[in-house]
Amino acid sequence: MSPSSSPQVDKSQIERIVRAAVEREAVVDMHTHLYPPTFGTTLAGKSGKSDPSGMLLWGIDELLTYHYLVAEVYRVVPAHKLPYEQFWKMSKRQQADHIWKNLFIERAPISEACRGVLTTIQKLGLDPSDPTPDGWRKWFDQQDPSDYIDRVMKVSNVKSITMTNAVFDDNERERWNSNLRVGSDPRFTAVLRIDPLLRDWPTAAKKLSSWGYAADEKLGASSIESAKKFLRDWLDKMKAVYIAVSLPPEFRYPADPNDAIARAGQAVLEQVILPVCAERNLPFAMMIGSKLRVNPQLRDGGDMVGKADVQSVVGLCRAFSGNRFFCTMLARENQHELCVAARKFGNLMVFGCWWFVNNPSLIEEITRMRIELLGTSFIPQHSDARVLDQLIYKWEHSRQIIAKVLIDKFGEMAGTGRTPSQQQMEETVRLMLGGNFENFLKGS
Ligand code: FIX
Ligand code: ZN
Repeated sequence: MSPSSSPQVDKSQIERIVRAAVEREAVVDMHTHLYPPTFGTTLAGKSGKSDPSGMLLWGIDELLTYHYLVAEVYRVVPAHKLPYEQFWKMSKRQQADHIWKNLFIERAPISEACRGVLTTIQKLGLDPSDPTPDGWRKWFDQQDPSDYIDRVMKVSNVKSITMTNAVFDDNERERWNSNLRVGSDPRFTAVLRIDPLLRDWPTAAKKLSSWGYAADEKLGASSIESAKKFLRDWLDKMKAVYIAVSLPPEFRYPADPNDAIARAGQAVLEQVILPVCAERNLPFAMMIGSKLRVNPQLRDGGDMVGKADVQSVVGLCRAFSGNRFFCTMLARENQHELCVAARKFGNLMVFGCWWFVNNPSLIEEITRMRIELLGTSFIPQHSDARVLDQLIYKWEHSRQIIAKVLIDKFGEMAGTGRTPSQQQMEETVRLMLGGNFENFLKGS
């Protein structure tokens, strides 16, 4: 029976049905920076094995030293009071204590990143009103990392975690090269992330050559073949479900003819990446608008946003109508135009409220606009979690907002005299929390 033919419900039931469906629907999180314990973990917990360059970050000290909070603490204790190099010399625990003292005790922890730590602690059954993180630390030390992943996925109701596997990152690449099974944890799926290939071809070509994929700056036919083989080999190693890139606000398609690096990037896009995606029936994800290291001393916290060019995305969707594109943009100012672009191209799937627009006021604004313009054909959120436990707060906070907007929208539908059926509302939630992502991966 099609969803619209099942019995309709009255408006008072809409809230109950939507809240229950949003709570119950397990999420497929399409973009995170999370990894299974096979990638090494900075906190041993019960496993007893910690790896200082481990890629699985979890526990209260990682939560408190999230780069969002490093940036925020430097607003209240500026660098002339605590020089950056002094902060970076501190232990993780010392950094966490500094952030706890200044953002949670001496000031009200009401920013989204601060609130997120408290929501996570609360949902784990710990007491957010504890005066220090010390009791929480003891609790985390008793957790086994792999069991804890199951626990966090259960509490956050996330059924699949999509990684970001940056093949040009030495730590990441060497872990794959030393043990191909590193990515075999069924709770995680891989994504081949290739920023340097697009953003700095000359440097990338030298690295490809050193890895046995002979390529040169001129990007002749043999270099193109090498680069395609490089992508195919890593797609196979990782069993990656899509290829991704993060691009600066200055990204343009077609590229500025006077910018050799940008022109090389365009050639890589047109002659390497998109043909390989098409032959493998894989989407290409573009995350556009991050200006890297505007304050390098904040390290990962030093990136910021810039207004990007949506017409470049339009140009790609039109020129490569056989390819599928995920796209999210970092600037609030780009959201409406990107939404309208998605109305024009079925091969464009808009996703998430990324990074600096991943805040309740903007998630609500953007989700309302997307439903009004795109109906149910978009992906409202991804977590972008860098610390495993963040799945709990990022999805708790977003579920509340997605439910609130859907209740309003289904209520407005009912106001026309055509009330949504329970199945229609539940199907919409299923599409938004994972179905649209999985369907777009398959091209269905
Ligand atoms: O490029 C990206 O994947 C960004 O999401 C990250 O670099 C960024 O640091 C982040 O985690 C934002 O939430
Ligand atoms: Zn990210």
